[in-house]
Amino acid sequence: MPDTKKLMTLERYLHEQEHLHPSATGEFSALLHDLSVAAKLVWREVSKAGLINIMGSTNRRNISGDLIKKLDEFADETIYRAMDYSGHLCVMASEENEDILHIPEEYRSGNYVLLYDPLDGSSNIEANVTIGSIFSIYKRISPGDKGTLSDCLQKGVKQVAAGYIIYGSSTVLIYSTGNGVHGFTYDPSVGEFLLSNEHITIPGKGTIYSINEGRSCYWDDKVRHFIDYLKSEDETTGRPYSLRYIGTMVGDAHRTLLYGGIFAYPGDSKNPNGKLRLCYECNPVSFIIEQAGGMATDGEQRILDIQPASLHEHTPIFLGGKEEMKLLERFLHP
Ligand code: FDP
Repeated sequence: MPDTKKLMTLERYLHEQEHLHPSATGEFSALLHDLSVAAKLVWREVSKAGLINIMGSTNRRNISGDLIKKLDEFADETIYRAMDYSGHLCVMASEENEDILHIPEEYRSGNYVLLYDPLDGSSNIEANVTIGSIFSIYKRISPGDKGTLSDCLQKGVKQVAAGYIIYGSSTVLIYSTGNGVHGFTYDPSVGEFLLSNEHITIPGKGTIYSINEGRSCYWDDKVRHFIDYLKSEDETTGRPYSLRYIGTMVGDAHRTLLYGGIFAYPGDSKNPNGKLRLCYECNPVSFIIEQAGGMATDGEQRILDIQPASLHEHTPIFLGGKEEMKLLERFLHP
């Protein structure tokens, strides 16, 4: 008999999951399928960066002041256009746009809300380093036809699905609908995402810490002492830890998901709320990390419990396996 795991396309997996839940309407499967189509289109352009005129900047800045790259813009428009027609979404919001994105008048409005970061880590594009697209899906809370800002400003704990696509040495789609974390690797020769990791769990204890150590002059003492502890030698507790930092949040979080350890972008004296966006980066990635058995906090509270006040707000974040997160807690709250 052939190994059926090898024949498990994303489409088939979603279909089989749907059948396990008789109340499922199929709307999720449709949304995730449309996202996978967008991912293939973005992958196509990302893998040609350098060959066609898609590298470089548009000379415009997004709401956070970052220079918008041509690929950022391409990914942003591609995801919007792949998702706008289905009748399942009532509103979207993207990290590249200041305001919420309405569904075009000609299409029906639905029960779900999509938030996305079209291309995370875009400062890594020119160097051919891993980048990714991140998404969050919520159920709408507003009455009426069109979705509103309140639909987009829900706590991360309300996410009904979240995930990301990583364009790395291979292209991988990771998602969770609250029933574990599953990974699919894109096979360009057949144009399908194939199941590669079912029920991913984060190791309870790892050997890697991941943080922009170049900013250590701005850290507070508690964070500094914690990192110093991880770097100091002690065989019985498996120290020193190794440092890995890609500078693409979704790439660093993905490695942490698979290898364990801890990733952090703390607040510091220059940026008290850190750099990463609550709605577009921290919530979806924290949902995945928790679903895999890990933890994610801002140092004080669970990321998923933070009530967003605005679409583009930043939050400090620490995420990782249980052991490192408990250790962190001892340093932050002695
Ligand atoms: P980028 O600016 O390249 O888009 O949130 C954006 C982000 O990348 C994250 O993906 C990444 O983790 C972080 O910024 C890197 O910031 P530093 O350069 O300050 O480390």
